[in-house]
Amino acid sequence: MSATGDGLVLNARLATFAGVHGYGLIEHAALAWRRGRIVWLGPTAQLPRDCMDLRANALDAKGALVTPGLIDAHTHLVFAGDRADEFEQRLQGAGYEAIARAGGGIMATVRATREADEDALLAAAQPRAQALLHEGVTTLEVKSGYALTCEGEARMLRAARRLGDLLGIDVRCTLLALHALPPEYARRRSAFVDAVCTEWLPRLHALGLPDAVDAFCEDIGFSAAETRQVFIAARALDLPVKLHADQLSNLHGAALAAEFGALSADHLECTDAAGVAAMAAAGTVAVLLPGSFYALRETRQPPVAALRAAGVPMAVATDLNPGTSPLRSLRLAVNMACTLFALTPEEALRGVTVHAARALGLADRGRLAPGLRADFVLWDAATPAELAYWMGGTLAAAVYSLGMRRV
Ligand code: DI6
Ligand code: FE
Repeated sequence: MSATGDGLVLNARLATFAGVHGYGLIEHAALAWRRGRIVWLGPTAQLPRDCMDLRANALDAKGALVTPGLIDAHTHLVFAGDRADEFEQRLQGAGYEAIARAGGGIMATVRATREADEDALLAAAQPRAQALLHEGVTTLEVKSGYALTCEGEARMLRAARRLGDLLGIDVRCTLLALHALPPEYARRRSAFVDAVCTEWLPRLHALGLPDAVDAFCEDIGFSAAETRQVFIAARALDLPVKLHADQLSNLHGAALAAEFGALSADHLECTDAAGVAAMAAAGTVAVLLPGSFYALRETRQPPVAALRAAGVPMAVATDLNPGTSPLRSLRLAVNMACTLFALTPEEALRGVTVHAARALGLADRGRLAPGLRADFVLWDAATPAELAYWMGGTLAAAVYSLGMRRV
């Protein structure tokens, strides 16, 4: 494997995720890439002449499973501090919403994050991203929303971008300014939303920092009308939108996201039939987040059967955040999506590959095919279902991003 991102893997069991169903398995397969892009894949015996030069340094997978690099399409992994104290409070019966209304919750992390400079944020986030990388994640999304000043949100997004460079993976950045109302805007909600829409968003966009815009559309977050306002501002800048929709309350967030052609609507525990239908019509991906469902001991299920019946693509992500989902394992999220939400292993694995790519608006990854990024993982596992089945432990034997070995 050269430092230029050229290489060849032989004798792999490739799960390509080509096609709309199944794993797209190819047995005894070879995968060739040049300058970070896949150039050929197929049965090893049919390796074309123009790939023969790569044979000298080829890696023999000895039958191991190879999948696309995993994609975590929803995280908040850049933040300072932790909220282990709230975990203890919740175990003693305090509710998440009550803690938030009393000034804890998101605001507790905002106070800690405001104290941290960019280097400190990067240092805090690095082990979290590294944990994901070590289990095969080569693309991850990171949201802002814990600084809640224009400069602070910029600092969070810059730390997220540096994280990608540091680890050699791709980090997609989402502005989540409508996450909580900062104290300096107490009783001036509309002034805050106006500032985000007319000042922060254009300024951060001019700096090239956000790839997308999100909002926390909840009774304890922002209303549908406020969310609509920030979506209109995002659309004016051609920035794609996505939404924390209907997790704790049904504010019809899924339908609102669909109306704006959102890449994804995420959570969806309280989404109704009209929301599902709107998502199906708009092609909006449902991002399921079993980590927060589990951590909050939620009992309302996202409408998986209805999403499936309507043909809404389902992604699965960690929602890695200090409050509702301190989950540093995308594979465990996959396992939980099967056990808690009744996804099949195939659905859950499509949810961290092809459907996760779509949730981020990325057509160049999430599958193995010529022309796509050479992002892939060699596993200590024989079948794809094993990736959903084992809880914890290290299964990724080697992780490649753009054709370069990162783990
Ligand atoms: N994503 C969020 O933004 C909120 N819940 C969720 O699933 C709050 C995260 C937090 O408590 O810090
Ligand atoms: Fe979230």
